[in-house]
Amino acid sequence: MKRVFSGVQPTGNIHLGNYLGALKQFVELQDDNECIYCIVDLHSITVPQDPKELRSHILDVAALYLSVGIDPKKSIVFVQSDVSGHSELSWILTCSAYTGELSRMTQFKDKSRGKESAPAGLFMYPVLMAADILLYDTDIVPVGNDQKQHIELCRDIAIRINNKYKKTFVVPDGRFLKEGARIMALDDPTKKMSKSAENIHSRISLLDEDGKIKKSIMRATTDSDGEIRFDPENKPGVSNLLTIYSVLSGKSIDDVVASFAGSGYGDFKKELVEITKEALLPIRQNFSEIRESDELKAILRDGAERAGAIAEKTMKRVKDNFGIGF
Ligand code: AQP
Repeated sequence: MKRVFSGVQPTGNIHLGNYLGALKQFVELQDDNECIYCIVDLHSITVPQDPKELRSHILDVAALYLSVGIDPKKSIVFVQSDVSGHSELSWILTCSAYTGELSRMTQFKDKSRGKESAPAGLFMYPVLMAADILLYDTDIVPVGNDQKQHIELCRDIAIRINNKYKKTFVVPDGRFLKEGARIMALDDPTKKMSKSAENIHSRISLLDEDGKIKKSIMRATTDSDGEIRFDPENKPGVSNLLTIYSVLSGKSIDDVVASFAGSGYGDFKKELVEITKEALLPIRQNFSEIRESDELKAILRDGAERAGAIAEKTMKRVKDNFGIGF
């Protein structure tokens, strides 16, 4: 069995991009692997958060994990800050990471652009992510395309440390889907769909009501050419909608394009609204019950204990190999 690790930040409600790029993989992988899924709250405080809202979002994301089909009997589900090994290992890795490589990370550049000064945590984010992964001797990391650079850095740090000290870490592989790995914003298909974008119609959150789903899709940016064709370079808006349609319906993009030959964007969008409503309804229905149940916190406590036991073993090995602690 391979060990799988991944996480989502509790920075808002999970959207279709998070779901199609990452969470769908989480669910698929849990039958044949040992999966550990984390709510990465320490990552979320790299940008300002309202403490009350953050607490609530942590439980929302946990409930959404379970609502989409992550089964706590099969997978470990827990909150990052409940296992101290993440922060501890992060410092140790920091000492083997270079400022040059960190300053090349595009996510850091994007999130700090235009600011006179950025929080050091934003700069160190990829090292904490490497610690999350390496702490569990992870083989596979299912993520969206936007995390490719961070996974590469994690691998580089692990290899560097393995070469310098005794073999300490398993070198993980990223797992990226062919379709869905990068869902674009509905209002601007040159940007990725994001939880923190100001325009709520740039994304579809998994908890959006039918009316909101319809509004966001019907006003999604397309182009003036009128033909339904998959061409991400020249027709990014339509191609993004085709990808969403394909992944949610289980049909290939070619089949979707063929079935809309001669139709206009309006008809295509109306169909996509129906497909999306159908896909999200069961998630929304599961969510209300799970979010209110006392069991949710018990699942997170149990998950933290199980994750903590694995982390403790890794930290002992790391400290031994580095010659620190007593
Ligand atoms: N647009 C996307 N398409 C496909 N996958 C995506 N992911 C994020 N956006 C897309 C994947 O979802 C997982 C969880 O992401 P995250 O919450 O840890 O952080 P993020 O990548 O920064 O996501 P957001 O939604 O853009 O959040 P904010 O706005 O808070 O920064 C990851 O596997 C990610 O690749």
